[in-house]
Order: sequence, then C-alpha cells, then structure tokens
Amino acid sequence: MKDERGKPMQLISIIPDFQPLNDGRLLDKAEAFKPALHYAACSAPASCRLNGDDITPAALTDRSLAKGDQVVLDFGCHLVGRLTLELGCAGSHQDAPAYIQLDMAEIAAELDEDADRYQGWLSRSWIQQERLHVDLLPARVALPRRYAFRYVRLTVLDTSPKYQLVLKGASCVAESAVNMDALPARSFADDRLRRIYEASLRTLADCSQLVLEDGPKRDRRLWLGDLRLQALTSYVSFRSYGLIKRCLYLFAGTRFPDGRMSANIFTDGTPVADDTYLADYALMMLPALDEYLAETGDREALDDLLGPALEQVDYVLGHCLTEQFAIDEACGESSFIDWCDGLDRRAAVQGVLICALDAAASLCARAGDHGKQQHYANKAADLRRAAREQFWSDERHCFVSGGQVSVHSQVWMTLANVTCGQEAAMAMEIALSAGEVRMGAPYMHHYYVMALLQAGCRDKAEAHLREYWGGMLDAGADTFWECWDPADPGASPYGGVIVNSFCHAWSCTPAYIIDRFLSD
Ligand code: RAM
Repeated sequence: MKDERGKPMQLISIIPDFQPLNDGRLLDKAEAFKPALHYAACSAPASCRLNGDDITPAALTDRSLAKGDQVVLDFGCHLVGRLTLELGCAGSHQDAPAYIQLDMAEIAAELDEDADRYQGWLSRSWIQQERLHVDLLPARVALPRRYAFRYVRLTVLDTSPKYQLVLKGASCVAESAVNMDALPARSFADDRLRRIYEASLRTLADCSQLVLEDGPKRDRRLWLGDLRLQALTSYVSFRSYGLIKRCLYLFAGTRFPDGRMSANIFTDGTPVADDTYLADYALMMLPALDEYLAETGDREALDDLLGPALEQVDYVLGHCLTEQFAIDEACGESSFIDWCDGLDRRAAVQGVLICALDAAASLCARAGDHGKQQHYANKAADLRRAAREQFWSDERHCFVSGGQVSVHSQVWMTLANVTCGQEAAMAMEIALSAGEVRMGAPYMHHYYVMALLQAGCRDKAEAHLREYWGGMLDAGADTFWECWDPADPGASPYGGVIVNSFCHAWSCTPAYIIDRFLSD
C-alpha cells in the first residue's frame, strides 16, 4: 500500500515467494458451503441504437451491417452473466471472416471511454472488450467469459465488399447465488427510497456469486471489508447464511504464514490468500464474525473461527502500537479506510481496532470465556483513553491525526465510542467544513452514515443516504458504484473510470440502513 502524503494511493503488494498458510479442514468446510447458482434467461435487449439512432430490436434484425457500423444494445437493467449473439449474413457469399468488436458496459458513460487511452495502474484486461473473428455465418456466438453489463456495443471492424453482417438476436443468461424475485414485497415512505433500496439489493444480488464478490466486473473476488457490509445487507434481505459462512471460512482457511488474514482471497480455482495485508480489513473479521453469530447462533462457526479471528486483534495489539497505545505510522500506512489520497489513517485505524476489541469481547462472551472477555474489554478501555489523549484537540474540538483533520478520523472515533452525541456530531461537522480531505468511496460514506446515526443525527443520516446514493441514481445508476464523488463524477482511484466497477459490494448498504435504522 503506497500513500505517502499527497501522492496518489495505489494498492499493490508483492511479497516474493509468498506461501500462504492453508488449513485444509477450514477450506473443506468453505467448499461445502459453495452455493448453487440461479440462472435466469434474459432473451432480448429492451432497446437498441444503430449508428447513434434509435431502432427497434425487431427492425435491427433486418439491417445489414457493414464496416464501421455500430450497434448498442440496452438490456434495460444491470446483468451478470453469459452473452450469446445470433449472427447472420446478407449479400453475396461470405468470402472473408467477419471481424467484430464487442464492448460490454455497466453504465452508458463507460462506452464513451477510449480503452486505448487507459494508462492506469490496474490491468487493462479488466476492460470488458473483445475482438472476434467469425469464420462462418450464420453463427451462434456464445461468449465464454462472464460479463457485468447493461449495454453491449457491437462494432463491425470489417466484413468484405461481398457481404454484410446481420445481428439476428442477443441474449444473456444471468447468474447469481440469490434470487431477487423471491424477496417479499415491502412498502416505502416514498419512491426515492424504494429506488435506493432496490438498487442496493440489485447490487448485492449481482455481487453474490460463488463467493461474495467485490464487483462482478472487477476484481471478482472476496475482500474482507466488502464482505462485512455485504453480510449486514444480506441479513435484512437474502439471508445467504451459507454463502457468508463460506466466505468467513475462506479468510480463516488461507492466511499469511504468521496468521494474519489477507485483505482478499483469490477464489477462481483453488482459494488462495492474496499477499496483501490491510490492518483495518483484517480487523473487520471480528465484527463480521460477531454479527454473523448474532444472526445465526452458529456454534460450529464460533468454535472454528474464534481463534483465527482473535489472532487478528492480537497481532495489531502486539505489533502496531506506539508506547502511548496509539496506532503507529507503519500500521496507518498498511490500512485502507478509504480511497483518499493523503489521508492520515492512524486515528481511524485506532477506531477500527477499538471496534474489533469490542467484538472480540463479545465473541469471548459467546464462547463462555469470561477471562478473555474481560481482557479484551480492558484493552478496549485502554485504547479509548489513549485515543482521546493522542488525537483529541481541545483547540479544534475534533480529532487530529498526524496534524490533519478528516471526517474519517471523526467517524471512526464515533463508531468506537471515543466520543458520542453532540460532541461527535460537532466534530464531524467541523471536519467536513475544514475540507482538508474528502471522503472518496461509498465504503466511507456508509461508515459516515452509521456514525451520524450513532451520534443521534437520524435526519442528517437519512438526508445523506438520500443525497449520496440517490445522486448515483440521478447519474444513471442501476446498481451502486465503487466510487462516487458528486463533485468529481469522473474520479477513479485507478487512473481511468473505464476500470471502475459500477456494481460494487461495499456500496450495497442502503437496504441495511433503511431497514434497521430508518424504518419506524
Ligand atoms: C478495491 C476493491 C475492493 C476494496 C479494495 C480495498 O480494489 O474494489 O472492493 O475492498 O479496493
């Protein structure tokens, strides 16, 4: 993780000869909870454009397409699945292969991006673009990859002077581990809230695959910070307990050799821990497990996962604190918190650690180990005291981390109960007006809303949810995005929006917030 103050933050970790520590028993249990996917056929696009003009899907099947022609199919909603094209031939004999380009896009604006100009630090292989030769027409072309998309653009790169291409049809078989249609109907205060709620669940559904993926377009794998938020949202909707259990077991089943949990697990093929450690993500295992147990009372999971989970707090307590019990600089730098360049993360990570210690105490209580419960409760109290001493400024009436005032620090100090009520609300307000650093991703906005609720600012929390997530809907979202800054709609942490994900796990929480905190 590189984030020297002011420089664009990149999340790249390469540990030579990294050999994860695997626990076959836990991985076998994770495998046993692999879900069966639901498949749904979406037979045709809802509308189409040919060279920029609207055309009905039926009329399109009669049009001959020649070199340079471009068709955009709109399937009407965000889908994750496999695409099949029915291609025909018009004119004289097909004397050369048809050469086509396909661009799959989650939102319309993605199609305006020029893939060849992308110079960012994430692989351009995430861009959903294919070039195909079709040797013999007519043909049914079933694309082998799974895509996340609403729009498909077909560009005819070439046919020949003797023949043209005809797009006879396009269809998709959508895949998900859950079924949106099986959810009971519910009522809402107004239509805006209903749309936010539904987009939030569509986001979760499309990320619910063989694991809870962070994004079905990218990175298509399991991240710990995302998992916790997906699980919370699932508890008020799909209740995919088996899938959540599988994901928790995967994090415990393949780890760093010293027991630390990886920030993410590669899950295509044999599950393997990535050699990326983010202290705040590893600590999220504790609330995630505690919340899972509160929901399910799953004794087996408690017995299997308590040890690996406690190792995560023990590691941070043993390796990452200064003599004053504050998170040290190195740990701040090996944490995520938010996509936010130049953020000093120490106070926020201290907050995450305190929340993890509270969860550790709760987990030990569940296991009936009152000695350990007391131990973690005492640690949490020590760290709260230290947080106040190290980060609170009487002068600025808020927490200051490394000389910096950020919403992030205030939010996590609130969630950790280092401050509360009026004081917490004021501190957040002060940090927002200071404007030293901006919140970057919905992940942080979720915790901001949670901190507002905890500080008793229900109206403000609801207003922010409506404005921030609703703002994505106004900007054309069907599912919620990985990044959204209304003041800078083209922002990307990766150096190009074309690789941003527009259906992203950590953005799925409005349904959870509405259900648990905003429904009277
Ligand atoms: C991104 C992923 C993921 C997130 C990490 C920190 O690469 O999209 O969702 O958890 O960053």
